[in-house]
Amino acid sequence: MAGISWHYVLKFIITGDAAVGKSSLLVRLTDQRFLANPDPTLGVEFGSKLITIPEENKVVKLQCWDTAGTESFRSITRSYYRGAAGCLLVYDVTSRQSFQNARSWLADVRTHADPHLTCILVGNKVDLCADDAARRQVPTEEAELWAKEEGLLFVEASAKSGVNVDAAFESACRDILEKIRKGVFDDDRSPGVKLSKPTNGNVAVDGSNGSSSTCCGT
Ligand SMILES: Nc1nc2c(ncn2[C@@H]2O[C@H](COP(=O)(O)OP(=O)(O)O)[C@@H](O)[C@H]2O)c(=O)[nH]1
Ligand SMILES: [Mg+2]
Repeated sequence: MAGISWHYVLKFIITGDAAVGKSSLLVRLTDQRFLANPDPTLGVEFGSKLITIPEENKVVKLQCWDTAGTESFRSITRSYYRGAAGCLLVYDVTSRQSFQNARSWLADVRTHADPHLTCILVGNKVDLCADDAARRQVPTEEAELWAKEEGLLFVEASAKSGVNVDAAFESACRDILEKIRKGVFDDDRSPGVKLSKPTNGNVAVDGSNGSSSTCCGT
């Protein structure tokens, strides 16, 4: 099979309360599908995908670790923050509790991750509000304001409908590439950012299909 080429490998983590849809967002990204009854994540799962960022003229291999949101796995989760260039901090727009808890997930990220990490706040499950506006417990403006205060990117998405899922990852990648360009991330000396080795032209070559998802926690 023909090799797949990329310029950077960027490590991402997905964090947030249990059941907000972290695993579903990853499955949507890598497999373009939605599971109505996924198994709860035990420990950490992994998915990878190639993303093209046309403005930067770059292909990025995104390596994404999906973490368990339950308290018993929190210490395992923390060790995965180290070395991440990007983070999806997920809450459920129909659960105020999950939005409130995003503060403590962010505090964890700030404590354990690279200070230059790009974090995007993702309000998931917007499809539920389209059917019934009364189900929304977190107004868009409130989340947007908090994200701005904390210096986070922000998007509302749905793993079920697929809306804004690719966009969330792309927008975080774009931000990281911009940081690399400005020298904030020092290419592959920064954790979570690996520059491809010039093996074929000036980009790396991989034999994989660029869209895999394996489970190492169940
Ligand atoms: N309606 C709706 N349900 C979702 C969405 N994302 C996830 N779910 C459901 O929410 C539950 C928890 O999802 P899961 O991905 O396991 O959450 P995690 O614990 O954060 O990984 C499952 O029943 C999913 O089918 C979404 O965007 N819309
Ligand atoms: Mg999960």
